[in-house]
Amino acid sequence: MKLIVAIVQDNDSTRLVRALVKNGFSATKLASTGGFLREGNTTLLLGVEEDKLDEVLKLISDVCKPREQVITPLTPGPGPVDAYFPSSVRVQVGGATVFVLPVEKTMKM
Ligand code: 2BA
Repeated sequence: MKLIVAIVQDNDSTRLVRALVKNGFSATKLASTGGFLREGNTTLLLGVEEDKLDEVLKLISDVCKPREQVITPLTPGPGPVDAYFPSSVRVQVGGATVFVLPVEKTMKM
């Protein structure tokens, strides 16, 4: 068995969970926050048999689409040390960041 940890955009999470459940997979949905943008995203935990791994990865890539986001971090400007000005930066977020981990044992008690 493998544990898939998939970090997806909130926009995609409902459709993805629906598609997973419809195809017979169990998923746990956690509310999470990206360290860079500090915005909400969704982390899914999925325990899957190895022969189903590719099917789940395909579902994730079919549903989760990359999007561009414009962020406005405060950048230090010239002048006094505490003078900052906003400057827009475009970042591409997602489709999904996926980690696949081996599972030593699984128990339900
Ligand atoms: P965030 O950390 O909020 O990152 C959102 C997007 O900002 C990233 O999209 C990436 O395009 C950009 N980004 C992140 N760190 C950056 C940096 N130091 N400099 C410039 N741009 C940066 P994704 O790569 O698609 O990541 C989406 C979310 O997936 C991340 O949200 C984070 O929550 C998670 N994630 C990504 N890589 C991870 C990793 N190696 N470990 C744990 N979580 C990760």
